[in-house]
Amino acid sequence: MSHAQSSILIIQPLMPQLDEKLSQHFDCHRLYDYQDPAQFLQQHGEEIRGIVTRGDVGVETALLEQLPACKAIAVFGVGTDRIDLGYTKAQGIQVSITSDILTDDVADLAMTLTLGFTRNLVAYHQFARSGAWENTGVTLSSKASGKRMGIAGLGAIGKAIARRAEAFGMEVAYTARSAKDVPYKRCENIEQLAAFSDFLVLALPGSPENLQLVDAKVLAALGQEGVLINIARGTVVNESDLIHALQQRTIKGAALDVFSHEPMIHPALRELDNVLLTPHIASATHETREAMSNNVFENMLGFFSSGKMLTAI
Ligand code: 8YV
Repeated sequence: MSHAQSSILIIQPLMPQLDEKLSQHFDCHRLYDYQDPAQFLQQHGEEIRGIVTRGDVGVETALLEQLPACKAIAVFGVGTDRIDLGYTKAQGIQVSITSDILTDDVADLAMTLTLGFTRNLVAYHQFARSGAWENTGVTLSSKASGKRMGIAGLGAIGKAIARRAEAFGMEVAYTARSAKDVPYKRCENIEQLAAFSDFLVLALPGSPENLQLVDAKVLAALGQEGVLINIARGTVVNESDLIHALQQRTIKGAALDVFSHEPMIHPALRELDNVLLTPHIASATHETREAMSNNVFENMLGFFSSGKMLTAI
């Protein structure tokens, strides 16, 4: 089946195999390739019927306003914090996400960061690799099993993290907008959750109500022995409050996969020795990214052949 007359706009570079598959079926325009995107939009905006974007990139409403025939947005990811869903709903634009596909990977990374931080994995690796062990004894790290994990946001990802934490003998508590049918203690707000936690894991969407939810007050409640783990969005944390708490050691540390201004990481964060940093790779495994690519492609195919995206939200 060919949909060569179906114009789609790709906002940011995609995985080559996804880009190739899309090119075989659709008339693809890559916004990032145009020297003058405004001119392209003026001349061809009305032809665009679908968009492909990434969860961490989204699409600006001002751009959507220039694409009156666009009725489908396929998101490579699950985050919709950079799409105005009120606007898309009002305009009858379907939005699909790669639901459930990346849940395990993200939960795995939350545990990897937790264990990696508390067991000093990176420092030990450097120590062993450098040969320093030949001259110096090893320092001690901190135990992870049996500690308390507070999970902010108990959606699919939060629950997958909780199951893993349980397997490590951790006591789990959570916050969520509504009570869940789970055997974990529910805290009323994030400050209470932070006070409970040895590890405070952020697994909530980067929606406006969660903007800078983790601030100086929450970090003070987390306390000197507490560690912040963020696999959600950088916007959920007040980054300057976090840097201050890390510098003053009013919390023990932070393990972060997401940041306020990606791909830039605040220089102060990069200098601290009580952080473990990864470059937003929670879903970046071959297996998951391939499944995410298939999902995006199938959603576009579904839209152009039957008018329905498969995993529309
Ligand atoms: C991806 C994400 O890394 O799902 C999301 O919203 O942020 C991540 O899984 C991203 O969308 C791909 O760049």
